[in-house]
Amino acid sequence: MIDLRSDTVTQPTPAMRKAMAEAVLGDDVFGEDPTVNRLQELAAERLGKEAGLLVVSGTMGNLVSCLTHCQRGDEMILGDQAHIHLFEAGGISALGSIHPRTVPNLPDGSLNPDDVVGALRDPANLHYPKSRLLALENTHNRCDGAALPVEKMDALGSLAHEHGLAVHLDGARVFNAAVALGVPTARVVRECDSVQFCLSKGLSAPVGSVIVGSKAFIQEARRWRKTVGGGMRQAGIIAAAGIVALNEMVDRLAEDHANAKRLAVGLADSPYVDIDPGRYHTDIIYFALSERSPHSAGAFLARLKERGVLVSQPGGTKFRAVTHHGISESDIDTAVTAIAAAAAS
Ligand code: TLP
Repeated sequence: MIDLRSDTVTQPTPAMRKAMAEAVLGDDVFGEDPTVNRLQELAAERLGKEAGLLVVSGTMGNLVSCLTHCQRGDEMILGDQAHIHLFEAGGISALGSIHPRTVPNLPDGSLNPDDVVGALRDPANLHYPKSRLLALENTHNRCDGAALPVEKMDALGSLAHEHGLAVHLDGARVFNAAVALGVPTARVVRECDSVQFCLSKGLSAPVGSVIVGSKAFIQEARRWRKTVGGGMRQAGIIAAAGIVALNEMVDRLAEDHANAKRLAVGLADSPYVDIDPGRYHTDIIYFALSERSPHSAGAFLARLKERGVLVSQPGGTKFRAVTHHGISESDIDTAVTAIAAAAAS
């Protein structure tokens, strides 16, 4: 199968498996796992923050970060297409009693600064929750995998700070953003008080995300991680793969971006597929069946699977394909032919 459902399907590399087998371990709830500590320091350094914290998943990284920033009943402003809002089982409300205030995501994944200002609450008015946090997402999964440019990150970050809000970045794919923008990752997140990024997506590690922020923030986040059951013991076995991910798997993300572009350009040649290849610059593309295609979404997916290719349908009428380690240029050419054939009459 050529599995383009997500970059989460990546397998650990041989170097990761070796590092996991040989990892020196300790009890991380005591802060004594040297491999976890090394990963956390490396992550903090790469993102230009003081400290890091290994968590189980991106969902846990976002939840623990929001719990750390907000008190019960506080409000956080985020895009209406944010992964935190749409796909994290309502954790911020269910477990954090955090009130979500959505503003429309612009097509490039960013937010209109006027909408953010318009969403701020008057702190003197007791009818309102307190505006506490702005959450951004980069790259933006639902907005075509867009990499938000540094200028927009800076502008939104400083706007939030001017109004006394903290800034959290759902940076599940922040290394994809940095590679696509051609700038150091630390530069992308300069205005962010906290960032969570995933080791287990394009970076190919089997498990884990890291939260980074100030020392004080991470100390408090460590307590919230414990609260949600995320205190792990000999977690160095996971962290070992994460270290390889950060050292060996970041620069190659450019290959995934080139493959996604190749896929988008290839699909644009089919009269049965609707796609604007100019929109895609990272590892995620979206496409739809054109009016000429006689197939329902379900029939298309089944026909495509018979041809050995998997894509996802994350909601609505669009399909998503994500490139990743293990998908070659020739897999992309096979996928283009298969998608065009499955969509055709
Ligand atoms: N995204 C997954 C699915 O949940 C949709 C995917 O296949 O893209 N933030 C962003 C921007 C994400 O895309 C994801 C996962 C997460 C957070 C959550 O990460 P995990 O799956 O590790 O909890």
